[in-house]
Amino acid sequence: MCDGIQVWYKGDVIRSFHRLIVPARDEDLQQLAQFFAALGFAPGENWQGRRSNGCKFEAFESGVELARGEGMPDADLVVEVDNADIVAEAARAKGFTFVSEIADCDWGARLFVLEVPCGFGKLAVFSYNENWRQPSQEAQLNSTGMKFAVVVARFNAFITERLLAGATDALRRTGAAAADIEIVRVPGAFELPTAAKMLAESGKYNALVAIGCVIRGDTAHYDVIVNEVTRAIGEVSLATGVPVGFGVLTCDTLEQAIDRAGLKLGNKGFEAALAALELAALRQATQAK
Ligand code: INI
Repeated sequence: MCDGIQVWYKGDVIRSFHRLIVPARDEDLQQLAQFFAALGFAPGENWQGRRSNGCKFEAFESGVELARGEGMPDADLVVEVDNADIVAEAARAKGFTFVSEIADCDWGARLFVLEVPCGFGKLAVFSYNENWRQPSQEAQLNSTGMKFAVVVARFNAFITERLLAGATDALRRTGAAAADIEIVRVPGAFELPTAAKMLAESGKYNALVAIGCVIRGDTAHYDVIVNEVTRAIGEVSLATGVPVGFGVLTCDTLEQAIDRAGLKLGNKGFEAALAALELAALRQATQAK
């Protein structure tokens, strides 16, 4: 139904989506904070300013959902959890007010609705039933609790900063905390493998992402640089066992680079971060066996 809607940018403009709640009193803010924390929202940034104070709660995936038809929950906020029955029990134990009890939905989910404290509307909580999702959706990428370093070349910064934004976007969207993403800048693509090796050997990171941009027109020794950087980054990963996502653009023209840095052809930084995360998860899974 939403086919044909023109998408200007994919992923690179909107950084986060938050529903802003402004309670009148500090006690209400506290009560709301306890409510969201109890439901499993991850604590995010919090601030104490001269004119305001507040805190954020974050969820793994968020956005605006548009839908028409029947069977939609009557709620102002909707959250998906791993197991709605467990969360419903926890909500009951906390004494939260239920608008509707947990029940099966004909779209393959268990769902209940709570009243958000202090009159801020209704919150629907649901989880999909076991056999509802496609098998591929089970293998969701989750970087919660993992630590990453992103090494980024300053050369062609106009492009590499966009790739960096794509990489951090991918890591944040999959659950990584901002504090768990270290950003290290180096002069050019040629320095990426050396810096990556230092970071990998520090033992502090689950995965790294190397970001650079080499443009044929900019360098007479394009092929030499590209081959050496590609080989050496792969070698860092093989030698240390720490996955390194390859987010280095190797293009003939600036226009090609722009298209791969968030315009027509996606964002190579985003892809490289997801690849690094996937291998980090694979590493964890294989080491655990
Ligand atoms: N570095 C890049 O990241 N991209 C390039 O296109 C590039 N060109 O064109 O030369 C480049 N050169 C710098 C190189 O990576 C080193 O930083 C420099 O040689 C110092 O060692």
